[in-house]
Amino acid sequence: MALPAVINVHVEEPLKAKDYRSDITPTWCPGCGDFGVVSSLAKAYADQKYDPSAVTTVSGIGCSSRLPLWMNSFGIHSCHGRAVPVAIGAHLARPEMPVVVTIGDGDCFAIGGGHIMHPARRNMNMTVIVMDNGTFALTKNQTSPLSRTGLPGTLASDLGNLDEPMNPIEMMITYGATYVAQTYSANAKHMGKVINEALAHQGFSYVNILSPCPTYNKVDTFAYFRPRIHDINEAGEHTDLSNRAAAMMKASELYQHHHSEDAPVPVGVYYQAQKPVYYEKVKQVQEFYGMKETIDWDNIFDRYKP
Ligand SMILES: Cc1ncc(C[n+]2csc(CCOP(=O)(O)OP(=O)(O)O)c2C)c(N)n1
Ligand code: SF4
Ligand SMILES: [Mg+2]
Repeated sequence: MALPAVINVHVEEPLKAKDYRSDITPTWCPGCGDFGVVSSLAKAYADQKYDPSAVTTVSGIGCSSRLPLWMNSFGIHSCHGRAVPVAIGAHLARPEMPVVVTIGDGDCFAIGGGHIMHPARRNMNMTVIVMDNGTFALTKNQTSPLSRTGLPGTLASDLGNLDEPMNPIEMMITYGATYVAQTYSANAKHMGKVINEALAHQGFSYVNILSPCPTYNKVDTFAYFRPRIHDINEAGEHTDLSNRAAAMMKASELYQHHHSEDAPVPVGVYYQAQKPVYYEKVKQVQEFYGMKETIDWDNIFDRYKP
């Protein structure tokens, strides 16, 4: 028994963004930043002309991780912190099918923090989109690795979060991701551009989306971001996108706004480079051992019959 061949990754006739949305009404709180993300993602799937049954949207557990339920695509709502390994499996099984991970900051960098570096360093062809609200929202506001110092949380001290936040942009560049960007969920134009670039990128792409949680995070709000959001590419501050050292320098400024109310909150593309994708190496190994592209499942099951 061979795996069925994928007939269409792309549709011949373009679909509309609404065609990539399911008929399930989102249960997010009114005003949640993630509404903007699901709209932009559906629009980007339409722009990429994905066949809804060929693109796989994988999530973990969290408010943000409900996103695949609101999409009309192949979807996997997996386990907290395990979306990335599930996506790796989906990608390696069907490398021609686009795989998009949509998860929260806690899912990606707390419990899932040991997973994200591996597809990044291998430059696996997939996109990881993190809805960064700076908190564990689904479990009612515990601080996450991306929470700012001092942020109140249900398990934080009376002085708030004691920790320094991790810098996801620096981290993803260090891990080896070949497309790394930050955007803001209330700026549909910028978010749409960045998501489209990430999906079109050959290799591992990472998009950090500042996506406020108005229910729990009363500091990183739309009102806070609106006057501070600053596009580093448009401002001409960061244009040499394949320069890794320059990207790290720029990324190091990410949290300056935590220390000064006047400092901007940067969005933009930090790093973009072309490198061989992992599956090309897998194919070389398959060719070396004379492996067939299809899997003979009956033969494999027969080998393990008692
Ligand atoms: C193995 C496991 N550990 C812990 C939990 C509890 N849990 C569910 S969601 C979550 C955090 C969600 O935070 P984040 O990923 O940032 O998503 P958000 O809800 O903020 O969108 C936690 C700790 C779980 N479901 N499974
Ligand atoms: S708790 Fe926060 S992140 Fe969760 S749905 Fe409500 S606003 Fe969105
Ligand atoms: Mg979160």
